[in-house]
Amino acid sequence: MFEKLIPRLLSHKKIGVFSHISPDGDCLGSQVALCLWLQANGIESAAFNEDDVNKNLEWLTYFKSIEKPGSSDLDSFDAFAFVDGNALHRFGETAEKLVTLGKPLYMIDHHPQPEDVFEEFVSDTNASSTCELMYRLYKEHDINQVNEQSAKAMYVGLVTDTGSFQFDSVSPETMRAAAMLLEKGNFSPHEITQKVYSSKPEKQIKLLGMALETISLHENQQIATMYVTQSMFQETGTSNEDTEGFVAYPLSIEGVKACVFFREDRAGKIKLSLRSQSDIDVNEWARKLNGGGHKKAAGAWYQGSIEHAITDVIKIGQEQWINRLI
Ligand SMILES: [Mn+2]
Repeated sequence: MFEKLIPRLLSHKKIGVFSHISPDGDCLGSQVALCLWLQANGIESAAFNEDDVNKNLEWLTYFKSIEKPGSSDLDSFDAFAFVDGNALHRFGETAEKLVTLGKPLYMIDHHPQPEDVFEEFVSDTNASSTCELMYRLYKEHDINQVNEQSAKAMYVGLVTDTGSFQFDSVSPETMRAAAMLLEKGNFSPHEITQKVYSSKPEKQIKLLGMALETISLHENQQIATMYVTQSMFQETGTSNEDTEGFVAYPLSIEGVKACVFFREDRAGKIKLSLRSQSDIDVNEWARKLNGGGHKKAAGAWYQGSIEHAITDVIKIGQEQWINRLI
């Protein structure tokens, strides 16, 4: 799978590695793991992200510091690699401008429909996570290069992108990757999940309480919606990042086939997270709203009020579900 990409990566002296905006466990884990792999093979690297890293994942930056790309001399790099996203705009403004430098761009990712700007890439939509692909990179090159830090970093992506190994995307290969990382990294699963999931500030749980109150069911109780408004953020002293994981709650209601979580990032600008646990393809649904993602998890944006967003988004989905809902 990596037979073409590995020699390309190894042909450079210095590579800039980007993870996507609003970073999550999978993109940061794979970014750190890729930088450590490059380091193990004598290649200099820098890790870039436009946004801040959430508190619960900050410990990953002790393995490899993550910088804002704006302050770096990007011309000094021989090439750039992008992880856990397949379109440059997913990596922010600086990344989008990189094409003008004329350096090779590489990509490792598991989302569908990659953009046509990458010189070489590994794109596998069957992989549970980009970290699972990163494990294959190590496996195909030299498994002994996995150390405690890269093992922990990759394990974070496996856990977070699979809802703690619950999603449909989990395969025997995912479990083999996890087992190998546990062996090589000499850590316990609990140690990682404790850091990632049990370090929530109280205000975040207060916000969750408010969000749960907004859950409503549509289309014969098969579609659930939930939202968070700017005033809820203000009242609880929270911000966008504090809603991570919220979308799992409406989806956990009995009989619900898909759900949409609406987050008012600023007045009139709403971020949508769509999730499915049925044959409803939320990637298709999100694409009608100028977004995209996977069949079971996707994102999009909406301009307008929350009330309008809910009505419109349900209406847009209806054509698609016609034969799939009872
Ligand atoms: Mn991912």
